[in-house]
Amino acid sequence: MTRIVTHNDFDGIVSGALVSYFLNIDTFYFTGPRSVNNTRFPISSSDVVCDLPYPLECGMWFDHHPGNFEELNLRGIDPEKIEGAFAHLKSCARVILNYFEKMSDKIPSHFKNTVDYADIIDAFDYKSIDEWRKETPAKIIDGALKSGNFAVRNSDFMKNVVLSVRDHGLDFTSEMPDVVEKWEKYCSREESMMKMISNDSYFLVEDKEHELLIIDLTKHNRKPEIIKNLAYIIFTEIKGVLEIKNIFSRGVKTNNLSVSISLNLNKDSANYDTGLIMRTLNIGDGHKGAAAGVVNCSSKQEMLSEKKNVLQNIFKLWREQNGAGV
Ligand SMILES: [Mn+2]
Repeated sequence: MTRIVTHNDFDGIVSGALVSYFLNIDTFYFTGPRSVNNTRFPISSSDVVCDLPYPLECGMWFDHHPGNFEELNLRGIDPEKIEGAFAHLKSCARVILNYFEKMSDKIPSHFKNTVDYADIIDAFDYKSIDEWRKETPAKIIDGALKSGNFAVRNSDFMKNVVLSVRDHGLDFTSEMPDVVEKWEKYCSREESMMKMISNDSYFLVEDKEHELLIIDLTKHNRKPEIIKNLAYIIFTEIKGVLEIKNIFSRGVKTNNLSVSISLNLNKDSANYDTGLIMRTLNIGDGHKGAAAGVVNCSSKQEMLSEKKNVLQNIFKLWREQNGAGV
């Protein structure tokens, strides 16, 4: 195995650091799930692929996304025949650590803490909004990774971060000048995201209690990027946030819509299951606390009417989950 192909997010970075240590590889390629599915770059039997869909072929595959695992079935691939490991855990880093732990006698002491944070960040497993907002070394690195565009994401910067996480852990890595600089850039991007959230959000007329905030980004002709959970800082009383936006393909706005929902960690949301909503409407999947789906439309007109429909259908199910009936 000569190269690690890994997701360009925090879990992907930690996954890359672990594989790099255990298999002694220090060539990396960072990418997102869509470019693997679209086979935008070659992946071969000498690659270890982490936290991404299974490609046409590869040497080893590590992942934790159930959707990617189901995809194997549909493609008629026998998971038993794939080298590596799959488990439905909070992070891919956890899958990798579990796999190599069994066959390795010396594991760097900082790996445990690093993978604990990968679990929290990747599964959005915070106990409260305050805990999510806390500036931990992991959060600083995570923010730094999100600060650039995709072109920047495949750079020496990414490689330096992986190697530093591998050799020194999160505390040291979060103090690297490059990381600090990008983290600051990320913080100012968050400011503009908050503005966009305020400008582009509303409640459905039927949502009299203002439970589910709708962030509607469909008017934007350039790909809008927000972190919808920032809405909980502005609208502290809402129970959930729904983000709806057009899908962009190579920078071009399409008529297809992506919908995602999350629940407010600060509110009692035991009754709600956002993944169930997506599955019931047959548009996507997810966990109780966060889920996403896609609605494909063939024209702008269809997109606008489907948007209305899907928002109403989601809210109807949402209300039913809270026992409000029809
Ligand atoms: Mn992951």
